[in-house]
Amino acid sequence: MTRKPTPADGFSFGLWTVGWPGQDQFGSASRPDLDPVESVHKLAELGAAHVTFHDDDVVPFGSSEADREKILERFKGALAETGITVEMLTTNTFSHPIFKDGAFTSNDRRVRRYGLRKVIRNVDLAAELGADTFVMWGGREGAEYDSAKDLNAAHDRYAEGIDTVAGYIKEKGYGLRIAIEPKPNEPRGDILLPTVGHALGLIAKLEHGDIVGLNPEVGHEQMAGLNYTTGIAQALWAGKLFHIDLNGQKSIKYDQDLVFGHGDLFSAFATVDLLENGFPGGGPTYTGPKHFDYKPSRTEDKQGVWDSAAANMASYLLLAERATAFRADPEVQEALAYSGVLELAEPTLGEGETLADLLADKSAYEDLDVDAVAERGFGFVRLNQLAMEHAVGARS
Ligand code: GLT
Ligand code: MN
Ligand code: MN
Repeated sequence: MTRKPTPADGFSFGLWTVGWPGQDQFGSASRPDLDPVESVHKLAELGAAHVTFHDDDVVPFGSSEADREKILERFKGALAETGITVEMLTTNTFSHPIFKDGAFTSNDRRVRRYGLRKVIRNVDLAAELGADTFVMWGGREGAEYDSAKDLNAAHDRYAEGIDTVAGYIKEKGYGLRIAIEPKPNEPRGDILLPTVGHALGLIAKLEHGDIVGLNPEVGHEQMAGLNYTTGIAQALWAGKLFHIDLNGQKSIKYDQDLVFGHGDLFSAFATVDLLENGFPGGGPTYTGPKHFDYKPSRTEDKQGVWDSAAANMASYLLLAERATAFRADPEVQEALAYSGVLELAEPTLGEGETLADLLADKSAYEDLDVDAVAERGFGFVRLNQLAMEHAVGARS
């Protein structure tokens, strides 16, 4: 057991998470639809601070202008009553068949123009609701067949779409930043910007890349066989970790969207340790909301939905406690020092030292006893065992 979460913990949920009725490729919904207003109330009761949503999660696709107004007024009422805020908004550019070949990168120019309009409309709503982050998950931006896309043009159009939206945000003076969410595949056979690294590469080429960063999801990196903590670490290092999607995934398979901590638990421990305690030698830290993007399994009834929402927060808080104990343990500090982990923060060249100085330093090369240096053991296994013992609560 752990303490009950409070809004100060900064937990956030996508309304599409608890609201998922359980329909999948092989079967229809296993739960009735949830009213977003009810979700806001319930999440507030559980101790969450924020919600996030796609335009269509709250206002059904195709609603009239008048209905949209009415629905949004009622939704804002729930926010005011509960104190829940909207920290992030995102656009559904994947459900309607018009987006079957993507939005910003559809081969059909009419779709690209329509997609851009849908996104811009939602940017206005994000600003109106006071969100900080605007997520772009391009789930349909991709292909099943290599012959189906001009991949050079596809990256041009992707960059054009993101830059157009970012330019609009700046022009309007909105306090929003865009966060791209990578995913390797599903629903497309191959999705563009499949990993954190690919997205960073595209951002570097944008005109308005200064307000474009990342929203990495645990399961999406793990679907590509990658280490999530390493991915968000590079995003942090690049000043681009704008948002996170926490959930659970067990190895390389379909996108499971399990509860945070219910997938690779030891990896989740490392993630929380980085988010809560930062890099061992200092550096950029993540201060944004702890956002969960999971799906209550299809086996769960309504009570199971709320139990699973609470489970995400409990997992995070438990791991945060364990990670704090890990860092505070003198034995761990000693093991970190022994392993040279803290030594890595020291620049390789001395202060004011040039490459010419290094080339002239015989002790660095000609006179170095490479065999003696090679004898050093790093003690990483002992350090990792200490981490594991802390993660399972065997040490305090
Ligand atoms: C969709 C996807 C998620 C994204 C959402 C944002 S939508 O459910 O599976 O990973 O974060 O568009
Ligand atoms: Mn996912
Ligand atoms: Mn996600």
